[in-house]
Amino acid sequence: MNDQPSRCGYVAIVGRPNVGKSTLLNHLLGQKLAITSRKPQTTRHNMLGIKTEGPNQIIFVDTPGLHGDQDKAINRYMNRAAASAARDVDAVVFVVERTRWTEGDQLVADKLRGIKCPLIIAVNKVDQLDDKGGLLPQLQALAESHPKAEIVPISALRGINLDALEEVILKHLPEGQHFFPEDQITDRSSRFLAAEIVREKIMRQLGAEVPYQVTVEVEEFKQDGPILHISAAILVERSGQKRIIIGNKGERIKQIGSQAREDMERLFDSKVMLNLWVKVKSGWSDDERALRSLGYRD
Ligand code: GDP
Ligand code: K
Ligand code: MG
Repeated sequence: MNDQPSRCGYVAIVGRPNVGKSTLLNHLLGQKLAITSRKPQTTRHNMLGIKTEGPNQIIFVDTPGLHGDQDKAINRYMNRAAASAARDVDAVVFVVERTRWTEGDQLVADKLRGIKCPLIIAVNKVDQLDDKGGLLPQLQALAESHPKAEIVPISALRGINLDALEEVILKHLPEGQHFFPEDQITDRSSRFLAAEIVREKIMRQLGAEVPYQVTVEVEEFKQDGPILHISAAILVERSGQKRIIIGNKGERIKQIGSQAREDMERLFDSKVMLNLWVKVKSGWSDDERALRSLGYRD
C-alpha cells in the first residue's frame, strides 16, 4: 500500500441548477461546506472543496448551475463561473438527475462537448427510484449519447455509490504532489462561509422571489476568547423585501439567525454570537460594479 503513488488534481462538478452538485460536494467531503436548497441558483460562486485522504488529494470545484437566463449581471456572473470551472481541470463530473433529461442538461452537455479531459456522468437521486429497472434505459441512452464518458448512478443525499464515483475520479487524476496542506478543506475564507450560511437559511425559509434579490455581507468576524462574534448585513433590493425578511415582530430574522448560528458553531467549532440586520441597497444584483464590491469576483 505504501508505495502507491500519490495523486492530486482538480475535478469540476457541473450541471444544471438543482441536480444536487453542492449536496454531492458536501457528502464527498464528509462535511457541510457548500450551501444547498430546493431552489435553483442557491450556489452563486465557484468554491473548492479539498479532500485529502491517504496518498491522494482531490480538489473539487463546486459551481453554480449553468442556465439559459442571462438577463441580469448576477446571472451572467454565475454562468461565467460555471463555464470557467470546466476548463483547466483534470476531470469533469457532470451531474444529471435520474429519469429526467431537460433542456438545461442539454445546455450543459453542449458546453462540455469540446472538453479535453475525462468526463464522468453522475446520475443522481437514484434513492428516489421506485422502480429500479427504470434506471437502465436512461443509463443506456446516456452511454449512447456520451460514448467516451463513464457513467455512475449515485445518491448524493443518501451517500449511495459515492465510493465508486470517487474511485472513477481518482483513476483520472495525475500522479503528483498535493497542492494544498492536508488540513485545508476550501479556498474560501471563514467570512465567506459565514455569509453563505446566512444566505442558505434565507433561501430555505423564504418564498419564490425574495432569495434571488438577497446577498449577505459579513461586517465583523472576530474570535474573542471562547466566543466568535459575527455580524452580517443582509442586503435586499427593496424595502418590501426587508419587511419580509424581518417578519412579523422580527420572528423571521430571529429564526434565520438561530439556524445560521447553529451551523456556524458546527463549522467553526466555537460558540458564536451572531448579529444580523437588513439593509436596502437597490440595484446590487444588476450592477457589475456593485457585484465586485460585494465579493463577486471572477
Ligand atoms: P445544486 O443546485 O445542483 O447545487 O443542488 P443542491 O445540492 O442545492 O440540491 C438541490 C436539491 O436536491 C436539494 O433539496 C437537495 O437536498 C436535493 N438532493 C440532492 N441530492 C439528492 C439525492 O441524491 N436524492 C434526493 N432525493 N435529493 C437530493
Ligand atoms: K439548489
Ligand atoms: Mg449548488
